[in-house]
Amino acid sequence: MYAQMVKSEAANDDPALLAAFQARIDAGERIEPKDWMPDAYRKTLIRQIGQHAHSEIVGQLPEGNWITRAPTLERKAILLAKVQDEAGHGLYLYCAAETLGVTRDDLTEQLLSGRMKYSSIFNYPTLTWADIGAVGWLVDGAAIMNQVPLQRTSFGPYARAMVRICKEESFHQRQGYDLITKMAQGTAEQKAMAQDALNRFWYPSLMMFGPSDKDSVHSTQSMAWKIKINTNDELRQKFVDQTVPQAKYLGLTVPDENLKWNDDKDGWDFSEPDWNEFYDVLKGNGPCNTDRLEARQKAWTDGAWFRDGLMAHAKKAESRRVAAKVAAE
Ligand code: FAQ
Repeated sequence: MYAQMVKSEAANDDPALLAAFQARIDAGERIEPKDWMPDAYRKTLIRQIGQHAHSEIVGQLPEGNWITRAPTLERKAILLAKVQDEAGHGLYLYCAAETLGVTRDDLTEQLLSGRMKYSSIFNYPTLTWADIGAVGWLVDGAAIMNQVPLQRTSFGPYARAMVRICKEESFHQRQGYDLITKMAQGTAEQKAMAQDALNRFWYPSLMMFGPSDKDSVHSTQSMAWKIKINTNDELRQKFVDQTVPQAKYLGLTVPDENLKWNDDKDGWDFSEPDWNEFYDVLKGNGPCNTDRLEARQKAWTDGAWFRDGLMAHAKKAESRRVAAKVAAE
């Protein structure tokens, strides 16, 4: 073990090994779990995939809040399916992270102790039914914009997990747009609810892409390693360009006085979100941070008996397997 650690540490300083690794990335090769990789590459992936997995799991809470209050059986079934999909996404991503040598228990412990983040967006409340439309339209819309390129990320298990996740996210975005369309084309009161949801979710959705490029800590290295394919600002711009015409179609107003078409860049000029608010939410001071972590803590504590039961069952099954093997020899 000690010898392995010494070798691995030495390897991280070995210019030939590092150059060979970078050459594989530059050639578009996928890195697989058993391949050699620099410790910092492994650490960055555990951070990003872990944060992504936690976001999918915590992201169930704002929508789960509306399952019992969905206005029709059809909407309830759709929402239930969507929330279950998010659980599945979290599980694929925890599995992808585990291939890097971290355990799911460890990742969960880091989430619950506040050492690991989840997406800022899930610290905002879903106050009305129209918010469920806004989450699908804007939050899933932003999530897909970020995740489609991640299907080409350099780490194999992460890239493969993203393929299925993106297919499902696409359904999520469409159901959200369908819901918000019904609201925007409904009564004056329903349209006002849709506008209110857009007003509250617009800037938090823009924040999902992370700080502006000049303030992004990890982008340069993550892009060199092709963990990230686009910068935060590139994706934010694409999201605005995609979403503004959709809002116009709905007869809704994007809450930004500076929104203006720019021929030169062939895209919309728009206002930056309030980055002080973003960092404040990251520090734990968003409207729902405490509730979200309490809900996750409760789920973890309440599930202890089930995890213990599974482990006991697995141990028994293993003893039986070993005993049968010995008896057969
Ligand atoms: N929230 O240097 P950068 C979804 C942190 S999935 C919280 O630019 P990076 C599906 C960042 O971690 C949504 N923290 O960082 C769904 C870093 O702090 P650290 C999640 C954020 O990693 C829909 C610091 O700021 N998607 O929604 C955020 O290069 C509906 C500096 O930032 C993913 O995780 C933020 N928004 O770029 C589920 C996609 N932004 O770690 C349910 C994968 C930044 O040093 C319902 N992740 N930070 O302490 C990524 O693409 C990247 O990690 C970024 C951030 C783009 C999020």
